[in-house]
Amino acid sequence: STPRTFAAVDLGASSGRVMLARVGPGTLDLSEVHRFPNRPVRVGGTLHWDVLALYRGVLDGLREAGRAAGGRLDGVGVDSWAVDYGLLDADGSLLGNPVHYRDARTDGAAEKVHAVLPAEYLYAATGLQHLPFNTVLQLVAARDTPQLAAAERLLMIPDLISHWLTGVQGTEITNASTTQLIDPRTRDWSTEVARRTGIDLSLFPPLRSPGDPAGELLPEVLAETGLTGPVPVTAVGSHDTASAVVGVPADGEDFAYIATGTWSLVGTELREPVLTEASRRANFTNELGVDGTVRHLRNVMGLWLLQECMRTWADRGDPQDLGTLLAAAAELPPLRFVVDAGDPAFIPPGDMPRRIADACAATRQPIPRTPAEFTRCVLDSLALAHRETVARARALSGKRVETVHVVGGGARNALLCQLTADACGLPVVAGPAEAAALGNVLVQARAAGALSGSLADLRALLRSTQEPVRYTARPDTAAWDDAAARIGLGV
Ligand code: LFR
Repeated sequence: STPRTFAAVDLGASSGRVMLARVGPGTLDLSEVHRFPNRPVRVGGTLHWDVLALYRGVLDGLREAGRAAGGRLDGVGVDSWAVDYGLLDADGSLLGNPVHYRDARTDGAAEKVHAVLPAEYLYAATGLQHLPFNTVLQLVAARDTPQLAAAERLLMIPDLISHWLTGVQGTEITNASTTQLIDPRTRDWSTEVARRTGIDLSLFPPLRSPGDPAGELLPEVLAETGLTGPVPVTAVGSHDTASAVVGVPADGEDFAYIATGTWSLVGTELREPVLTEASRRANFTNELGVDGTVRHLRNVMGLWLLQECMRTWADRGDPQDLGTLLAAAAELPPLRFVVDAGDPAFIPPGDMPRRIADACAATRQPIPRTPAEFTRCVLDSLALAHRETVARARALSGKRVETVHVVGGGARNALLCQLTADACGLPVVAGPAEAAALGNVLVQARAAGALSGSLADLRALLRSTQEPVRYTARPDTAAWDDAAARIGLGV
């Protein structure tokens, strides 16, 4: 059969992109047709997403995709970051710009929730790690606001974009699992958590799963993009991390993954959630994956640490070039300064070099001074957190791990990949960098009948078409143990 053509919309915290793929048995070509910045806006003291600018980027990208594909597409799928949402009124109009998960409005919300639902109970019911911005906490923070009172509908970000494209509403399950309102055993709403936190579940349209139909592009969208209809839209793993895990080119089951970008999402793929007290204490999450899988993982701060340093330097009139910084960092001595890349103090936007320097001082380490030293500190710290988290993932789930797959933007960062291999003492297979977009199109293509089979079959196609880079560990266990001890980490 001739390959078919699918577009993946993949929205990340710092940029959005529309990718075009030709897919069929033995074929998987992906190219970027449009990339646009995602720049949050602070207004009235609140940090927002500029969601209409993102939607314009999506339309521009679909127009480019159509141009590259001769005006026709066999499907579209949308994924984005998790936890955030837009509210619609009774007429379907958007009530305000969605609030950014890094906004401070959730300060203190966890205490309110834990007063009615102990953390142990919440974990047993939802399996979700505590992150200060889980959707439940955002909704509790928004309680009694006129906006929430006026809302008839809540759509998670990818479901909102998909709704604007098709007129159809649904709640895709992998992303819904990050709300902290889903029971990972039943893969359905936890009515008890909703009741006790006062959240009205009828705000959410019905659940749908990756592979389910999600409508067709509306006539107005066809007119805007120059595409010829009908163009079906398919629900994919709409949480970008769920799609990225589909895009891991693993051979067999004995692997851990690190989905790197703004965050590093570090964990394993399981058949059943791990809801033990040990898993809760280690703050591991059980997010839902494609084909009935569970993503047992923990959020590590990720390249946000470096992105936010670079933004700080640029704002001070000292812009840095990433390639130059990484080359300089590679020449510096290892592990002179490390910080805990799990520390929530690094979540908000703001002066990141200051916070890193403070953390080094508080642990009686030398303080990085130059941008290259800060870069080295961030990469060593991320590798150290990757090591700790992979080790914990193995211990908590009993899963065998022989390979660590690094996918996402950080797979292009050779120093980070090598340090991760060294720290973990395991081989790292790096790439694809566009794992989320690939996972998105693979699920669409299978739903459309252009491919068939299990996740393992989809991954076999990835292995035969994408070229990963392999890194061999240069283990120096004592050096990593020592660095971990300096900041109170250790398994
Ligand atoms: C990665 C990601 C993480 C989620 C964070 C916030 O892009 O989706 O999985 O914890 O963003 O939504």
